[in-house]
Amino acid sequence: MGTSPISELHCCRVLIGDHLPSKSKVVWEKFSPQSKFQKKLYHYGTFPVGFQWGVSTSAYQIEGGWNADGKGSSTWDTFTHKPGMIQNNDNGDVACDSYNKIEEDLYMLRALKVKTYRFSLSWPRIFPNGYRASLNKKGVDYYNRLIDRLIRYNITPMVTLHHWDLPQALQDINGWDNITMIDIFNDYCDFCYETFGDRVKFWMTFNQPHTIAWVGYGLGAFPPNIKKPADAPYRVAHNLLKAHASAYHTYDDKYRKTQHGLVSISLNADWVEPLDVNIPREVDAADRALQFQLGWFAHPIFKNGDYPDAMKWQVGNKSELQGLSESRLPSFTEGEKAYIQGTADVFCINAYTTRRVHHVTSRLSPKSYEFDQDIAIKDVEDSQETAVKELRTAAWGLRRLLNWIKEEYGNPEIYITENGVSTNTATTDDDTYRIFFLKTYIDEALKAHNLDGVQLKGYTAWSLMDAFEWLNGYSVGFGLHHVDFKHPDRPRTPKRSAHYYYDIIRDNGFPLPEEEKPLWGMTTMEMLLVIATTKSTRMLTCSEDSRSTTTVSPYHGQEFCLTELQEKSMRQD
Ligand code: GBH
Repeated sequence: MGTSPISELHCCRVLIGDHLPSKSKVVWEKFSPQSKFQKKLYHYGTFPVGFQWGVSTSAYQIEGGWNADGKGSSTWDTFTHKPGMIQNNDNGDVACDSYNKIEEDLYMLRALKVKTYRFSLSWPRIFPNGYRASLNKKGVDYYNRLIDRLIRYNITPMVTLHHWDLPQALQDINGWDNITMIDIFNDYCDFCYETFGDRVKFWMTFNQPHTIAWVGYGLGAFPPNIKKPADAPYRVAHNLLKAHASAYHTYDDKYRKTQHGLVSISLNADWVEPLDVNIPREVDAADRALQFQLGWFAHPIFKNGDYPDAMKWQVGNKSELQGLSESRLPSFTEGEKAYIQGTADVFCINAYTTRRVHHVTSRLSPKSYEFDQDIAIKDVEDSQETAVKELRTAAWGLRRLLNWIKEEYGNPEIYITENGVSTNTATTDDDTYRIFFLKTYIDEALKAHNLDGVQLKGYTAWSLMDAFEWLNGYSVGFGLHHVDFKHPDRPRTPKRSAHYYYDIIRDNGFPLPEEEKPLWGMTTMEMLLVIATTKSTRMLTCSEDSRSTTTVSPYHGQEFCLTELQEKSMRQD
């Protein structure tokens, strides 16, 4: 194999940068050595006035009305209508029937007293074949009604322009693997700004481009179910980044001056712990994992218009070793870099889980985005299983992820646009695990804000209600409200977590209780530990549910827990 020109273009130059200590690595240095006990210290405090509490949904998952009033088919309609694709052959034909239930949805939002509602627009409901010429006025009316009602009740709409339900007609021309999609998407966004932008001031272009590129075009688990892990995800991501940037500039050029809103993109990231924080190679591996997932999109947008050095280096090198004449990771021209850099007004993050990563030297064949990373991923020990296997919970990971974003991207304003947990749909209203989840995850977000200086501006819980959960159909639910999918009216019922989230919103976090804790009923060890904590921190209790005295906790293995009785007595004081 001769010397490939890509080694110079992509690799050698960036090698130097890549091996400089990255600032964001301080996050592992600072947090990875934390003891179990430190991770579980409970922090009391509140978010600033004006903190944006909200809930989130997406069009395909809740709307139903899949072919109502002239709506076009989306790739998810096509996919779910094929037998054997989704658990129980469920589909989103009716879902929560939100297309016909604006008032019911509003009732829940008002009862929760949320400040924001994040939902997505169904592109094929507005443009049935993806293009403006196919405009469906009834689809536009639906969103106008929804937005007007939200504004009327002082709920800020946060609108995702595209949450995976691509018009099938656009998939028929190869979807995101076709560069003409950049202009087609831009025109759709332009129409949405023009039509709804007098009232919508918070836009997200895409929900989780990583999922579109990797799960859609690499793994092939989601539509369009293309399994080309070697290069399609890279090409698709390249187009998605350009499409995003283009939509951002359109807002800038035509609407920002009059509409005064902001535009961003919701990126997803799993927090990553290194195998051993004391081994630089392992910290590098953890950093690579984050760069390949979050940095793939965040680095071009929030840093320099280009992919992370670690990605350029890895994919460039592997491609060369695989005998390719150029890297499977496409490159941007200087002009494109300048066009992409800085195209988000705030940082929007969807966060669910934490994993542990260690360094491996992956095989060269088959070629894959997955093997390009030279990492192996496993569960982190200190996490809990949930109804969705790959989304184990580990609240402490959220604080670290927020800190990493702060360090890596220069302390941007951050909105958590999705965070939540699933329960089996057999669990209707008694969702103590979700209460525990909210209590601990939001507390970690609070620590990031109050103790670490992360500029967190809002928290949007996933999700307002149980909904069509993609490959899992209706077998699991992330909702604060239960939906009876067997009932033709799709009745919504608040779960206990809805009440709990209401309290958090009302209190703006977790205000310090009236007095410091009495020591009644504690063992000497527990007493010492309480004394050792600062005034504003307390031990996190074993009880998942601060209201419940009946539920057995699936949250095992703490070294230091209070019994429910102790917790109760502490509260009563
Ligand atoms: C979120 O993604 C979505 O934005 C939201 O719509 C969804 O309801 C929520 O998750 C809960 O599922 O099965 O191997 O194909 C979170 C990140 C990315 C996690 C896709 C699940 C599927 C991987 N998700 N991933 S696979």
